[in-house]
Amino acid sequence: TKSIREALEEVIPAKQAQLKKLKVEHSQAVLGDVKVEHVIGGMRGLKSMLWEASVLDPNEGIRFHGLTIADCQEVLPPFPGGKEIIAESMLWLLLTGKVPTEAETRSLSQELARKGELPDYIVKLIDSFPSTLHPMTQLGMGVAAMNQESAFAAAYERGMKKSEYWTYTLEDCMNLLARLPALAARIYRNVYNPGKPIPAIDHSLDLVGNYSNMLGFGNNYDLTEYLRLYIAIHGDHEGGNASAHTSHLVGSTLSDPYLSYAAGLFALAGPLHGLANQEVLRWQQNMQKEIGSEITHDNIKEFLWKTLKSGQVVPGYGHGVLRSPDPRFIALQKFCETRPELLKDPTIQLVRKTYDVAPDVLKEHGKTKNPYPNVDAASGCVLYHYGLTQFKYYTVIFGVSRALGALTQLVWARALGLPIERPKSLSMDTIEKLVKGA
Ligand code: NMX
Ligand code: MLT
Repeated sequence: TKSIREALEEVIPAKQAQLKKLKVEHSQAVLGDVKVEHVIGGMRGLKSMLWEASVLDPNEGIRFHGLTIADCQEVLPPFPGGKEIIAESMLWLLLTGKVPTEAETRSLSQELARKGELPDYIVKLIDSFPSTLHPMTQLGMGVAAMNQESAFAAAYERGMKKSEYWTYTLEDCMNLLARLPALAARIYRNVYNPGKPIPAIDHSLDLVGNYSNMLGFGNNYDLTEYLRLYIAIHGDHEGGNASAHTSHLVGSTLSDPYLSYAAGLFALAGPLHGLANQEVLRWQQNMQKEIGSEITHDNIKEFLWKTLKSGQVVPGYGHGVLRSPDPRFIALQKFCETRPELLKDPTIQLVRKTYDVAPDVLKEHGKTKNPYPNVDAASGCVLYHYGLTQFKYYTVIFGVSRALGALTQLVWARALGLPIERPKSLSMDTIEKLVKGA
């Protein structure tokens, strides 16, 4: 059975040749105009990054190397006996562009399980944090501190050839991915269940099976399957989203994968990005408190207007690229539809009823370019149903997942020799001068 490193070795030369050809033959070809709106509008829509693993279409949503979520559910090997996509098969697809075999998937699970223990100094560091420190801050600090062991940083210090960069980057990325569940589970245990024993890594399980086990939910098969799906489909969302882009930017300085991904995690921790899944639950609970058990479409509409009129955003709605309901939202809804007990849950019902009315309210409000739900509108309610109710933790699960895409990019950025990112900035005076001269 091929290892993921061997699979990558096979595909890298063709991609290197493709990039070389683009550079030689098309460096000066125009892909679009840079307008003032791009410079002052968060670069929305500006085509300015190379990213291989996934592409986001405004209407259709995400495709991973050309495959939709439904395609992935069809072709990517699940855990034996399970149905959902697992992190390993998604990682294999993102990194190599190929669908792994059953045997390749299992051997990747074993590799990650072998590498999954936390070093003692990380355990001590995490245990020293006050339980009031936000779980995302703890996660980012834990990831950054692991750079003490970076194979890339050590090889750079010794002096290595550029052609070797990707191999050490891959080594760091695999170690980091393998350890994320133990790190994230320890944070959960310390904050919410102090003193509770954490089970050892089970070498017969996949990465997320172990994560669920270490969180204390190993005997809840449905939650484990939900976490598998959740972590697979949050894995990558092309390159421009704030966490992936941050991680790529920091990595472009040849900062090692631990520091690069820690930076990405701190971007994920913002309420307009990954923290929105925590905010959705908080917002919904406020709504439930206010409208009581009579959850009607009219009551929800009234609460939506109250949120908007107070100048706040409706969390879980809107998107920088998408202009239709997020297919990740739809996939998580479908998970609920196969389990009648979930459809009876009041929090899940609230998500579904909000979806019935929120797009029209947001259209009438007239500001957001996308009045439809994004993934965060749906991701927390199922966790809540299964007893993972501590919603300040939800973005950590997103953070375990986004490593799949962000670390894939770091490996490819090194294999392709992408340069340090350094866009040109302009002052308002300069923009005015340029506009007048135009
Ligand atoms: N509720 C109220 N107003 C909104 C919303 C919303 N859900 N979405 C956008 N707007 C407003 C936005 O604040 C802006 O107002 P202003 O002109 O006063 O600055 C206006 O509509 C235009 O914004 P857009 O161009 O539609 O959105 P943009 O691309 O700038 O931002 C988000 C995208 C996702 C940041 C934005 O839609 C938002 O704040 N949504 C709520 C938070 C959220 O769910 N974030 C999670 C995104 C997914 N993720 O996991 O990262
Ligand atoms: C993501 O998954 O990163 C979010 O949907 C935000 C984005 O794509 O900009």
